[in-house]
Amino acid sequence: MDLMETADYRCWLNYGRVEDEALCRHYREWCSRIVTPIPAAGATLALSELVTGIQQLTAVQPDIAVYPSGQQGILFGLLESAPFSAGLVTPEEKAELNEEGFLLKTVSQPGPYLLLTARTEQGLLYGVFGLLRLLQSRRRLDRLQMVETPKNPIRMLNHWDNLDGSVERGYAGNSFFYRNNELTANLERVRDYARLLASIGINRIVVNNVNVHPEETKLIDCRLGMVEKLAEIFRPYGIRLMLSINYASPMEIGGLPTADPLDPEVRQWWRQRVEVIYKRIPDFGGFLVKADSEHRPGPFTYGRNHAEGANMLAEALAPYGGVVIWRCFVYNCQQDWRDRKTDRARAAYDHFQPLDGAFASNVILQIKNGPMDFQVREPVSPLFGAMPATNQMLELQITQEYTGQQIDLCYLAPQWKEVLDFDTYARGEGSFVKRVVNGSLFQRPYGGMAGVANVGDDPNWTGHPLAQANLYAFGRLSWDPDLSVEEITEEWVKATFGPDPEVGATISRMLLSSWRIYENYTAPLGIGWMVNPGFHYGPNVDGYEYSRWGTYHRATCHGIGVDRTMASGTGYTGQYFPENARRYEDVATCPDELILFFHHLPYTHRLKNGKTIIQHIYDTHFAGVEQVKELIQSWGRLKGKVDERRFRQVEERLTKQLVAAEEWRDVINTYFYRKTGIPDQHRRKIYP
Ligand code: GCW
Repeated sequence: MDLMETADYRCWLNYGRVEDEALCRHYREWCSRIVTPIPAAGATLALSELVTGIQQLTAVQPDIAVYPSGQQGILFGLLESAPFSAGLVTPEEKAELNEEGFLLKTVSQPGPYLLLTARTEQGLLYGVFGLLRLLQSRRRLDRLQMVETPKNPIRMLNHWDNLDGSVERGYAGNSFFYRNNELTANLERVRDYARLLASIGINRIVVNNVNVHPEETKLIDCRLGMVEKLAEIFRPYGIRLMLSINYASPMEIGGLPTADPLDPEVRQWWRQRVEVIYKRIPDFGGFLVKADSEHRPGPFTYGRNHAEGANMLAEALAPYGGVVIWRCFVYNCQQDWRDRKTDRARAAYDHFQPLDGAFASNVILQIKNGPMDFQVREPVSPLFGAMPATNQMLELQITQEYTGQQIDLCYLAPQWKEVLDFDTYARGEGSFVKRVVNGSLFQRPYGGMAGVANVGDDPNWTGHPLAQANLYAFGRLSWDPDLSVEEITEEWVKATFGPDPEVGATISRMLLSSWRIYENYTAPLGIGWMVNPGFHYGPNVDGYEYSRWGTYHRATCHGIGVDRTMASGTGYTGQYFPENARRYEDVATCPDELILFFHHLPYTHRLKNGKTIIQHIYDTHFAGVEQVKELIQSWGRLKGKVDERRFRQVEERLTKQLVAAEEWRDVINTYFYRKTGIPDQHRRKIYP
């Protein structure tokens, strides 16, 4: 079967023919002619995307007319080309357009034109996808006026793919880049992927796991050819390739006795490696580094700090415009559960904040959204905004490691939006995370967003077809974090399933409620984990309680939660700026949903919603299962309205989700009933 033939493979680039005849005529009026100084269709990628999209949406193959032509159509080309120098673009519009942006507007002179222009080919391509998105959303074209520029300089996906074809925390099959330490045979699929990513504005990709094993270590050496090939595929789509590197490379592949970042020979070795890489991949983006984290090597071995470690690589990359993206996921993973002083949540801030100002200007610190590890609910990391002299970017996990592994429906856009809109108060009110990471708050040269990819070689890319929405939302939010979740969701549903209002409303409702539902039947009130160790799916309340990973809930027969206050706990709350520190420190002002993250409380403590903690746990767990049943019913009503393939794929996953939710409900409720002896007020079934 040709995958391109299936709607699930095409994701949101399903350009179904517009059925509304009046609207279709309207689109044909505007789009049946492309007036351009580019001589023939196919001359550029952007133009051929435009032609294909229009052809599929309107069932008319557009003519390509060479400028000038007074007839109605899309006036299309680079800003510097003839049509646009003639005063059609105002100085203000020009000033707004950066290298990646595009201008799309309707003009009546010198002809009824839909004008689409940009400074670069990449900008034009974004403009084409932007215009086609309007058609997919069934918007009219006669009064357009938009200048769109991405709000984040770096919009990046991190692949945790290994060369043997496995994907760490991948839930959609194997890697579609690698198999048996070679590139896969189907590089067309990689091209299709690059196209999908470009359509949502992604401009960087890290093509190997941050845990860099021996074979992957060679990607900067004898396996560079593979990287070069991938870079060729991504380049036309405006996506720069990056690699995760092994900090011990100078020893493991360079034969040096040390990887000490201050050792002149080590520095020379890296400079040479980087020079070789840029000879073959001139637009190479740089390195992503997981160092001194979960047993990975790093500068600590040599008594050096992270700034010394990162700057050594930065110095090698700087002459070529490359960057070092240095992860802040650094903590003691050999903790003793008896030790109440060490608090993993504090680790990133404690390690990095004191180094503010010490990092080179082409180093960017990549910080996970929360202080722990991609749980269903966590506070925002206090490191955001706490290093005004350092570039920071936000790391989100699109792959659903702790949020249902693409079996359970869990649409994360609402969570990400809360993170982006979180006010750090770093420079007073309005110091939102989105302004920290896009560089605007502190006028930093670099910044952006990274998402850990959720795709694999499953025919529908993400395993669960509705998990495609997470990838889409990540891209759109990294382009513009001010977009509303509702807007993004509606766009995605229409582009993926077509414009049927019932389908749209149902799927949107399912997506928008799913994160809460997942939270309801899993770990309560911000405490996190309670999953099976290792693979992280399904309930195991004490699975990590006596382990070395620093992820405890501290449940006794009296109470539960981790005291992270300054007054009596680990002092973590003190890492926030005062407004947030105060809010979290005080039980009275700490938000319910995070209360057990910050406080150890008796089960009889009353939440702001009026319920005791224990009753809240019972209620949410019973409700969560009922809500999954409602998801199943909602989806069932779409039978015959969405294609059979996707209908069945989603139905299968929802059935599994229900089993998982029931298991969670019963394990959690039983666990807390046994701990507390407090019955459910409503006497529902709990297994004593
Ligand atoms: O959440 C943990 C994952 C690891 C991952 C690590 C990290 C790539 O369980 O699989 O390693 O985070 O982010 O480095």
